[in-house]
Amino acid sequence: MKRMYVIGLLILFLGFSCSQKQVAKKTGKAQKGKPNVLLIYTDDVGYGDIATYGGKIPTPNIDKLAEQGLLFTNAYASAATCTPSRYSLLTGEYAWRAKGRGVAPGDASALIKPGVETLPLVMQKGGYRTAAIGKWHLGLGGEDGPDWNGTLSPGPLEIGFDYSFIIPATGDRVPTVFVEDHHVVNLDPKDPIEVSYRKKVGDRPTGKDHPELLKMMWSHGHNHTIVNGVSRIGYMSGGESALWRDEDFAQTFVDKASAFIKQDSDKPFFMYFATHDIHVPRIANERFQGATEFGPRGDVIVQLDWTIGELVKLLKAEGMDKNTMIIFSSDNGPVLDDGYVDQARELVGDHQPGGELRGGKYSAFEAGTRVPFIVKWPAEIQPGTISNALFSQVDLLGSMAAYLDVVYDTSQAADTENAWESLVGKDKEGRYGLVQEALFSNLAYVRRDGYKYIPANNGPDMVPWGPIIETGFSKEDQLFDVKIDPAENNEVSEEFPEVMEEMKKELNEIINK
Ligand code: NG6
Ligand code: CA
Repeated sequence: MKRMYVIGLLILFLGFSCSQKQVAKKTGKAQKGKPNVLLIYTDDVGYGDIATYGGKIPTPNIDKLAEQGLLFTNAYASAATCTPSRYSLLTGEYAWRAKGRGVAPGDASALIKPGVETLPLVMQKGGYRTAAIGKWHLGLGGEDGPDWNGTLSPGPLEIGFDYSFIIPATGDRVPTVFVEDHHVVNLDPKDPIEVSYRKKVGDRPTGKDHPELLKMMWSHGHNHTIVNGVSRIGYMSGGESALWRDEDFAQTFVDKASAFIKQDSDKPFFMYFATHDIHVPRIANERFQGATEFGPRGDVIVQLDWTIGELVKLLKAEGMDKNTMIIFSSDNGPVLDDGYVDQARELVGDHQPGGELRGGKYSAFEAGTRVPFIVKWPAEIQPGTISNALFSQVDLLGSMAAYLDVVYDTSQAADTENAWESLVGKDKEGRYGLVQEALFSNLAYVRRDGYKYIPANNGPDMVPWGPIIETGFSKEDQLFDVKIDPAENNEVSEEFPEVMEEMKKELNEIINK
């Protein structure tokens, strides 16, 4: 009897000390070492565009992130275009699971509905203050679309961001105005904005009718309303006092980031800092124009590098550099002519925007989605590390949730996994496999053993407008081994039919999950 009593006490004690330990561990993790997280999401920066990945254009500040942190060689955006990549990154769900998440027009309504699980919500639940700065391109407003002259909601603030300062869509789409939280910045109510993607509105000249007014000529599309000497996709009238100057994007976003980071707060910050660079139109600030021999595309890469330098300087000045995790990546692969005559193709020289990879933006080949990915976090990550782990941007949500002990809705964020150990360089293998979305929602599937399967589809061989990029599509199923053949020159389905069958089955399981 006495023995039983002692054993009972012992169990009680062990149970108690164990649960105490767990609680202590959780709080320790949540309060002491919690880093700020600065996610720098660039636009159309290819695998080979950064000097540390072999690029010829100087990017010393970005290179330094890699020297002081972890550089990935097998990290992927979820799609070869912007909107679906961003959707997947922010929601933890592959964008192709539902229709309507392709490249969004500038007057799209909000694609991420309030109530849906998101990365910024996870960060908020983990005790962070959160901000979205830069390019949005995920729609604004309810079913009727954005109310440019009223309250723009839902938007970033309804899905987990405490603050937002954004370009609503892209630099090449109207309306050409900044939106801060719920409102267009500097809008004069007496000069309301009207936007149409179907018919001309107002009397601003268009690039089609008045090419003589342009400082940069269009090459395909992009010939509607002219603003700041550049014609855009879509028509817009009004909003004169709110119009942006493309030359000011980089400085404006750095200033807004700085103001948010400097805010007095006990909380760490999470910032989704989405640059406009290096998307078209490539109009760098005057001080970067002519910075390289590569024309405007080179200039905006130099400007992008300047931006990263400014952010790093800011963190240092605030004493935050040691315990800030900086993640640097891109939303999709590179493109030269994406609709403006900026000589990107003529001046590219021996710079290879996609490195040794085949294809580019829009493509199912590797250059479409395999992107630069660098993580710097001096408090935890060994400097100068290279990781070959397979990593997908869709895993940021699951990884952060796991690190912060935050519970999230796994039925919604169905594709995200906990890849924390990869993110900090401890897991050298990474994800088992990941799905890439190319043009027209066609999919490809790549595994960490290097095999890549592109299902047969009826799409065209080349992107069917100006960019001159191979889509990677074929009427036959294709299999590559991108570990030994990253340039996808050798189609190996005949040599490894059993691998292709296996991958077909696995991809179908993911699709039907
Ligand atoms: C394409 C545009 C291209 C770019 C792209 C979206 C034309 C002819 N081309 O439709 O210029 O805006 O959409 O790029 O209009 S993304 O990086 O935002 O996905
Ligand atoms: Ca993009």
